[in-house]
Amino acid sequence: SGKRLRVLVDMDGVIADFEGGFLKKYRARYPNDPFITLEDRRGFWVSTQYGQLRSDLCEKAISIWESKNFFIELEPLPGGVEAVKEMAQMENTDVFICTSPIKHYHHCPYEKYAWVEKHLGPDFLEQIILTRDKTVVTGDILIDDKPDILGVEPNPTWEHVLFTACHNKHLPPCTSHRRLLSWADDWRGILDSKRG
Ligand code: UMP
Repeated sequence: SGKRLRVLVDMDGVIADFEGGFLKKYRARYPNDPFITLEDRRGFWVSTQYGQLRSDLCEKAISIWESKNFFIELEPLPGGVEAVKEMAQMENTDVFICTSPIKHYHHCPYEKYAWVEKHLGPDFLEQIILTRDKTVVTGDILIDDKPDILGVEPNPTWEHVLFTACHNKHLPPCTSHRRLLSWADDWRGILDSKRG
């Protein structure tokens, strides 16, 4: 029908390799401390799992993503930038990058804009939504690797499509989520399923 499709795409863990970037910089900065391989990651919060490994490692983990150049230097995840660019070129389709900045705001919000400009181009700066509460953003689909996306709106307009990441791939199949296994998976089919 005549309505446009609005797709919200998360950044960390979906188009930007937060987990890989974290582990590389954590190991470089704390070479004598234990670490968690990507294979052994469980749960969305990296800091929680590191804190369970040893209590002082929670704040050491946090120190990594609070550092200057952490977010801008994240590598794109395979196929993500290409998929988002293709999506944005589709007819009757609006794409927004919907991402939660950390509360230590000295570098992260700036670097998220810089990352989008660098990898998606300056025109894409119009498409950025920085919010700590994605439930108040309206859209048809939210592609996000966080299993539980909660906020003040109990009935968000979007369908949450769970993007597979190292921390969520072992979760039991959840009837409330469709999954996108990677950007090689059928994201075009998921978009088409939402068009009237
Ligand atoms: N983040 C933390 N702690 C963690 C893992 C991630 O603060 O243990 C941050 C990184 C991102 C934000 O800025 O949380 C997650 O944002 P979304 O992917 O939900 O948009």
